Amino acid sequence: MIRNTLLWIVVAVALPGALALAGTVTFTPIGPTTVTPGTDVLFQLDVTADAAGGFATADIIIGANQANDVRFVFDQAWLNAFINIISQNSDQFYAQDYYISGNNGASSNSVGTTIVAGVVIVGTLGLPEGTYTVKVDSAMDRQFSNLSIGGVKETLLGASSFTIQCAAADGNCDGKVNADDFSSMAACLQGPGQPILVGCGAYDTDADGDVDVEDYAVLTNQYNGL
Ligand SMILES: [Ca+2]
Ligand SMILES: [Ca+2]
Ligand SMILES: [Ca+2]
Repeated sequence: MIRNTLLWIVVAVALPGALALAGTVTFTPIGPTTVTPGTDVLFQLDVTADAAGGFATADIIIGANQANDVRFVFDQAWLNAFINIISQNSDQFYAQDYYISGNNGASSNSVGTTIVAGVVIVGTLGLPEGTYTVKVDSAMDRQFSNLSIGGVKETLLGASSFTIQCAAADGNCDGKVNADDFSSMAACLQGPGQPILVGCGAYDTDADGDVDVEDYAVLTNQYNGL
């Protein structure tokens, strides 16, 4: 059962007090967005100017307040568009972040220009089952974070999501089917047609409403012993 967990992975934020949405951020998934724990989820990050002027400066922090494994790979388009890029930095709010800083002079890119910033890679090992949001959120603003379009620092918005779903028989959802799951399942075996005990739902591996020897056989087949 997937929980409706909402955990934010903050990718970029804007200075407080901005009145208008002046830029948008688009996350385009690269590959599946429903994965088992341990599988990376990738998004292409595009930034579009939609106010008068163009990109002048950009300071974007990519960090995570829940996931502890967020990586970023710059696209050449972003590297071409800005100078003075600081590829990695650390602020006081995220244990791990990338600080994209650029200054290319006012109106260097026109209205509607979309720049591919790069690829956001989220490592999911250890993340609980649930749905996670990758987003730009001015409410999460920190001191460094802003995008300046036409010389005015305004808000960037954009979001996408991904889902962590445990593999069949991976009852503790650690990305492995191993001895830990065998011992947990032993306490869940009730036999054909018997109600599933509380906390044992992951071991109904054939999804027929019970935990019995048929489910045990599935676990055996899934066993990877890691
Ligand atoms: Ca497991
Ligand atoms: Ca059965
Ligand atoms: Ca079953």
